[in-house]
Amino acid sequence: MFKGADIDSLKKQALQLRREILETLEGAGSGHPGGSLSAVEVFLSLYGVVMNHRPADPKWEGRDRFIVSKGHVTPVVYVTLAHFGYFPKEELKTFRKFGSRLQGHVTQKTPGVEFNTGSLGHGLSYAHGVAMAAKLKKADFKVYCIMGDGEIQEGSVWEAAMTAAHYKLDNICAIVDYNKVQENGLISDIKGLEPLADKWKSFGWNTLEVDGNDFGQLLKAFENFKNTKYRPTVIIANTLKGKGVPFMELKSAWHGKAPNKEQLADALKVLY
Ligand SMILES: Cc1ncc(C[n+]2csc(CCOP(=O)(O)OP(=O)(O)O)c2C)c(N)n1
Ligand SMILES: [Mg+2]
Repeated sequence: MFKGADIDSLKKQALQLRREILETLEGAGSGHPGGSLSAVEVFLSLYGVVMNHRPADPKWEGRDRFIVSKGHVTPVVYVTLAHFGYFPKEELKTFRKFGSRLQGHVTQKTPGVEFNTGSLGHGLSYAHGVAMAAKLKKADFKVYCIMGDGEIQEGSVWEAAMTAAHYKLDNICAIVDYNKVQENGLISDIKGLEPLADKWKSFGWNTLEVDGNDFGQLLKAFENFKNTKYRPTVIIANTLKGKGVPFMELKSAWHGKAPNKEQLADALKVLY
């Protein structure tokens, strides 16, 4: 396990980030709660424990890169970056406003964001290019890339998966936020992914399955990635879309809808 990782503190921070995600969404009146709430533990594990990064120097050459391929989950991206000091928390109030650095989908205008995404299915291709560049330059930073479960229905993801394995890119770690829900319903009803682990394994990836809302399991998986040679790693993170707000959980209606003031108050009462 990562030395010094304080799980109790991470859990407290997760609760705080979930609160800030909901407040930020309410302030904007639009945005994506479901896939933001499912991914809080992944984001906190990466920025809080796993990654080498310097919030005061976001372009530091030695930083680990985190590519947010599911680029609609800006609420979790921005509250996390603000939490770690990339920009003032006050700026979260400008989310999705005209002229703000914090737009609805991630862009490099935001300090700490590596790559513009929003059109799903591109992040892994970019990420494995960065990983290959690192190998060519003999740089030892790592590349992380989070994708949605609906997103990996895109064929381009599997092209990148094939290439990363062919080039033995053991410096890339993909994370699938397997929250079971895409935009309009359940993955299993629309286009099922199972047997998902077998698919990744057959593409040559070191394939790890964890409860993606459990810090202990996530951190172990990230450690496994760091110790794996000659193969890329994928962490299939079993999560819950809308995690933490029972009335949002597993509901595609909360994929891309902000809570209003009343719903925010209700959500904060039941948040766990
Ligand atoms: C190429 C492309 N097609 C469609 C969309 C519209 N869209 C945005 S989010 C989304 C659903 C994604 O589902 P999933 O990957 O499961 O995301 P999560 O559950 O993590 O929010 C869709 C279809 C898009 N952004 N890009
Ligand atoms: Mg999903």
